[in-house]
Amino acid sequence: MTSRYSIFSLMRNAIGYHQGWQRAWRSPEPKPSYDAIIIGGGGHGLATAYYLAKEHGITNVAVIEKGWIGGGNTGRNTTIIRSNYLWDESARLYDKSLRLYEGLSQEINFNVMLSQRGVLNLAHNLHDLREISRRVNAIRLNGFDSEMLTTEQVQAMVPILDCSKDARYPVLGASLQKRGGVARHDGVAWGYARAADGYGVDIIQNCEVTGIVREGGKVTGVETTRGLINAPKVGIVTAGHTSHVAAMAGLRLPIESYPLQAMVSEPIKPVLDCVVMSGAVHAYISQSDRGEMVMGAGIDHFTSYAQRSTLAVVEQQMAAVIKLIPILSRLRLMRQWAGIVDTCPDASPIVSKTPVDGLYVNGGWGTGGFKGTPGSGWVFAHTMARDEPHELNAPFTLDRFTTGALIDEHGAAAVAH
Ligand code: FAD
Ligand code: PYC
Repeated sequence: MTSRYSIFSLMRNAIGYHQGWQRAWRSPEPKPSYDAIIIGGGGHGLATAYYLAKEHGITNVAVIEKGWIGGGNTGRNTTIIRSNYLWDESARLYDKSLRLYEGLSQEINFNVMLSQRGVLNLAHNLHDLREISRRVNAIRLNGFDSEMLTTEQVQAMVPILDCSKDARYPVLGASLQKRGGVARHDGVAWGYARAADGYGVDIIQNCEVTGIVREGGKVTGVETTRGLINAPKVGIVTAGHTSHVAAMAGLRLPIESYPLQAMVSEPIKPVLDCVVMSGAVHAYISQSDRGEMVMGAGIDHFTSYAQRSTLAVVEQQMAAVIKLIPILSRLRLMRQWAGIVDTCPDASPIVSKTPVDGLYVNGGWGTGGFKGTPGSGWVFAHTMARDEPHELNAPFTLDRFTTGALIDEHGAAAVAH
């Protein structure tokens, strides 16, 4: 342990307003040029920078963020992690991500508070039951964990859930992924930021990309609010604004952007020790370490870039959630917020080269990209470093929108599409 981290230093800082406290990452001035630029300092962008450095030895990298890192969807999501997707392509990509999550705190030496408390997807009707059990079988065929629970097993796991026969949303069963759970969202961004910074990656905040510079069909850099920055490789990782930024290079993407809202209650003693999701009700509920009930809704009904919450969604959402878990009617809501999510027609992401040489895009993760953060960064770093997709993201390139090989994950995306 260095003197900077000695017990005396910790005690001094505890009473000394953090004087002399080492910053977790630097705040450098942008250099005139880099080997690679990542636009967007969310979890996916930071993870990409980290894996570019760690796995591919590309360390002369800048992450350019218009606000503050993790201030986009990374810091706004309800932190649910799982890999229970239907199609082989998705199951492999999301499970790669889950496996990276399982070793992440150790790997980056930052506690991302992964809690594999189990994720339940409830079935309220026969259609749900068929869809969920089909998905459980598909996931098991891929060798990943997933199981069906009866109503009685669900009730035993979640005593506060209304599983009575005359419930507004009867519970006919559920799928359970025991390795699923939650992680601390901003911890994931901060951990990747510190680890990437440790390799020499420049994290540049309060710097908006306003243009993508090209010469002869090849990318050469980006215009920013802090001037021109050159690079032969540029990755767009700007969830919520992917199509807006891609348009700066003349690209039109098959993406629609919607607000997605969530909310938390006042804190209470522990009453829920797993994650409960209901696709039919468009609700997902977990309890945070502070005791707040974390609850999310389906996407807003209209496309919009207005990142704000609405009374209509609270009313609709609480009406549904209270039917599932009646005791929650006694709680006060404390906070409500929104993020903008980019959705693709098949509810699967795009992690791809583009028709512009040296320009890559990683977006369209919709309502479900937090769980994908490590895997996304890992395959996107490969794609940028080698100028070709890894086999895990080869099915998720832009090609699928012309070949028709779509990967329809509306059932697994569940809550929001
Ligand atoms: P972001 O964190 O949004 O990062 C993109 C960054 O790009 C932003 O910081 C933005 O400021 C920056 N940027 C944009 N334009 C520019 C520009 N021109 N120049 C520079 N920077 C720019 N997923 C799950 O798996 N589980 C969940 O439980 C879950 N719940 C959700 C709940 C809500 C309410 C929301 C909104 C989303 C939820 N998601 C969930 C989805 C998940 O949050 C996202 O898919 C994921 O966080 C996307 O990460 P990212 O790093 O790509 O995006
Ligand atoms: O993808 O698990 C998910 C999710 C939960 C809430 C929003 N997205």
